[in-house]
Amino acid sequence: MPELPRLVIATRNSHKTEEIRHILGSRFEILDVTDFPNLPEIQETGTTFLENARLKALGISRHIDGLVLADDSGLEVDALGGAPGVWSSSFGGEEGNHAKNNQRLITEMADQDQRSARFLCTLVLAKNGMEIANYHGKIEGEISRQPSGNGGFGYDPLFIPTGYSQTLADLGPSIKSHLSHRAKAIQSFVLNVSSGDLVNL
Ligand code: ITT
Repeated sequence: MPELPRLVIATRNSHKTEEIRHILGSRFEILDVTDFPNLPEIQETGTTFLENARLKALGISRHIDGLVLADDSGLEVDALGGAPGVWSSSFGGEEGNHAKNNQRLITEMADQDQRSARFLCTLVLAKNGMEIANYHGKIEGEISRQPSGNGGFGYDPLFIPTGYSQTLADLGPSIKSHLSHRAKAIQSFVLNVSSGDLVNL
């Protein structure tokens, strides 16, 4: 069997890596930055998902060969003026603490009847420190009043996709990997790869 092309995900979030692996199936050998010692810590100083995805993709791609894909994503809640947005991973005051993030969201939404929200995902594909392409995906839904479910990560126990009555955490990985913001962005990447638009990858 021919060797699979290698794709390094520029993330330290193992949930993202697992979801991307699940969605891409056996098209690529998927690694992430935790498989490489001595890579720099990338500061996410951008104010948009695209800026931060670029910082991560280019910052990592300068140090390793081959294709690098960065994911910057987050939750936009209409009643909170679009927050937490690009600051989703530190909304509760501590970077990557999903329990604190969810607790703050529950508190801020306690008296809100307007509960619409969306997850957004931007992917940047890079090679040799240069951007090749970017892809976007979103999923609309609403914020539930109570957390529910054990699947997924982050705000999944509080997010009910439009057309469903359960949270993404209740719905589980096989449904999330078809519906999610990340799934849609990855599907655009796959279409782009299989259409031959990305030559000499
Ligand atoms: P890397 O920067 O290392 O990729 P990160 O988790 O810090 O990991 P982001 O800066 O893109 O990634 O922040 C994404 C945050 O948005 C994440 O920590 C969650 O709080 C939220 N989020 C993104 N996608 C999500 C999903 O599919 N389900 C639930 N929450 C999600």
